[in-house]
Parts: sequence; structure tokens; C-alpha cells
Amino acid sequence: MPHTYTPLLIEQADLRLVRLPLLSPFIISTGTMTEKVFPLITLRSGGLEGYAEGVMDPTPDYLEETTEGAMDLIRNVFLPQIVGRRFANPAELEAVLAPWRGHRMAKAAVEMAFWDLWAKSLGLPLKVLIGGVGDAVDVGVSLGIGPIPGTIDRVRAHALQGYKRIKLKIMPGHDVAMVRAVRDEFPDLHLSVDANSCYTLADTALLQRLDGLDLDYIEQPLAWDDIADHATLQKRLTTPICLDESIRTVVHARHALQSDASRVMNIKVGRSGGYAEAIRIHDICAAFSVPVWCGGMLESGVGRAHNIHLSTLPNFSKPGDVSSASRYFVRDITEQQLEATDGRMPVPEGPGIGVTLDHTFLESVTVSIERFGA
Ligand code: OSB
Ligand code: MG
Repeated sequence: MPHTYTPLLIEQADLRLVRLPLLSPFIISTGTMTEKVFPLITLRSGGLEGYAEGVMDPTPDYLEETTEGAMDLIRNVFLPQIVGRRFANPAELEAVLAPWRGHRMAKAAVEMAFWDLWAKSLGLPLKVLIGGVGDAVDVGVSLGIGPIPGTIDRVRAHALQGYKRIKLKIMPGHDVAMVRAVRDEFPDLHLSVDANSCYTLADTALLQRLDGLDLDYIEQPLAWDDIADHATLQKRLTTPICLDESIRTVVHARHALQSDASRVMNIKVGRSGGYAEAIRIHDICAAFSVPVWCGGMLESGVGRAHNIHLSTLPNFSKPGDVSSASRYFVRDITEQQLEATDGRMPVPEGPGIGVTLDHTFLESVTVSIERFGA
């Protein structure tokens, strides 16, 4: 007799606000982060729990979404549509969220929690369900802005730990001279820079000075909501441009690829509406022979585990930003410590994303908790 599958009933959901202190401030062109504040979603079914976190910031620094705005939408619009309903697979849930425009980070938090729950209900690691392979992924680090001597020390320390690419955050006044000093010290290192949208085409001459420094790519030099100017800039540079903020949907990815605005692409599942769209972005990049890598948003162990599973897809051929959690947090909210060794981050084992919550510690960093469903 054929086995029949019963769609998964989402019985209950928790929406938490979590506040995790950072070990040291993380400085990028848009501002300084001293703590990681994020919504954490738990979806429950048949004694199982699926988890995901939102990657939006309290203020719209990186993209337009905000923590409070996302929580309002999740609380009042998304969760009322899915709690108490059955879904046979993540695509059915994605279809429920699809009519609402934008808010890709808020949607991702819900969609990703369902993937974790669904994978657990099938008893499989999440990577297996998306077609990923391997037990570990290549990783690099993203280093915040700081004085040149300290930056050189941090680069050396991370290179010695075996990280496979070092990304330097840049902004006006902390760019060419700093990158040149690092390159002079480490001639053979895989180096990249990330501007987080702080330049314009008027800075073309400055950005061209980076061309001689043998960078793997220049990440998001121009406006977060622009692709066309990046295509113009790419014509004036030999270093590949890598888009991050500009890519929230597969349509953005297609426009970037068709206009040669992004010869490498940063994929963040948490900024793209979830796995379904992130995989579409991955696939269209593969069709254009454009390599991708997994970006990060200083995620806790929950978001970090999701990023690691996504990174097992075949076109993730460059090291991602999914470095050791201990670089950011004194203590994480997961029982598993996600740590890289020699530039390799192990894929957490077990069903779903493979991490469990450290409930005692989580309670101590939970600002608020709301429950939906019986
Ligand atoms: O642009 O990739 C980015 C952190 C916050 C906001 C934007 C970005 C970043 C990072 C951090 O680069 C990467 C990490 O999670 O280690
Ligand atoms: Mg970036």
C-alpha cells in the first residue's frame, strides 16, 4: 500500500525579540553595531519545533526593513495566516506570503522556520531537502572598520586560523590606503572589500585605484536600490563587482546578470524571502556561470545554521561569511557552538538545521515573547 503524506499542521508559533550583546562593536559604513537584536520565530507541529531569525536591523541601515516593522507584520499579518493551517511543503507556505509586497526579511523568517520544521517532520537534514551536499563548507571572515595597524593584526590572526578569504569593510577615508597596507603585508591572501553602498559613480577614480590590489571582488560599492549604476561601474573596473543589498529577488539577480553588474553574487537567504527565492537566485547565477557565496548578518546559531545548510548547494563555490559564532558572541542561544576549523564550517548534524536552543540562556536574552495558537 502506498505511503500517504499528511500535510503539516502549524499548531502554534512563538515570536520572540532577542537581544544578544556583541563581543566588540562591528563598524561598517552605515554605522556601528554593539548588540544583535532580532526576532526569533518558533513554529510547532506534532511535538517538533522549527526555528528561524529575522536579519533586519532596529533601524533601516542595511535595507529598508526594521525589527519593529517586521515584528508587526509577522504578528498581525503573517502568523494569523499560517497558524492553524496545513502545508504540504514550503512552496505552499511561500504562496500564502507571496501576495504581500516586499518585506523579504520578514517573510524569510517565517519561511525558513517552516523549512526547519518540515525537514524535522521528514527526519532529514535541511541540506538534503534543498539538494545540498557535503559535511562542511568553505568560509571567510568579514572584518569591521578600524585603524590600519589593528586591521593588519586582525587580518593576520584570521589568516592564521585558516579562513579562506578576508573581507574588509570600507568607507570614505578608510579605503584605498587601508586596503593597500593590508595587501602589502599579505601579498597572496584572498582579499575582498565591502562598501555597503557608501560610494557613487562620482567616486569612480577612487574605486579604480582598488583595481591594482588584486581583490577577489568589490562588494556593493553603490546604492542599495540600484543595479544600473553598478553595470556602468563594472565597465570601468577590472575587479569583479559583487552585489549584496541590491539583490532581494531573483528578478534583481536576473537584471544584474543580464547587465553584467555582478560577476560574483552574495546570497543571503534571510534577505531574499527565504530558501525558495535564494535557490532561484543561486540557480540563475549558475546559468550565467556567476559564482555565489553565502553572506551573513551576524546571525545567532539559528540563522548561522540556516546559512550553513544553504551553502551546501553546488554554486556556492566561494567562501562565505559564515564564520565562527564565538567571534561575535560570548555565548550563543544554541546548544551547539558553530565553530570553523581551518576555514571549514561543519554542517550541523541531525534533522532540520541541526541545532537546538539553549533555553536557559535564551530566556536571559529574551526581551519579549508572544504566543500564537492554542
Ligand atoms: O554587508 O555583508 C554585509 C553585517 C551586517 C550588515 C551587513 C553585512 C554584514 C557583514 C557581516 O558583512 C558578515 C557576518 O555575518 O559575519
Ligand atoms: Mg555586504
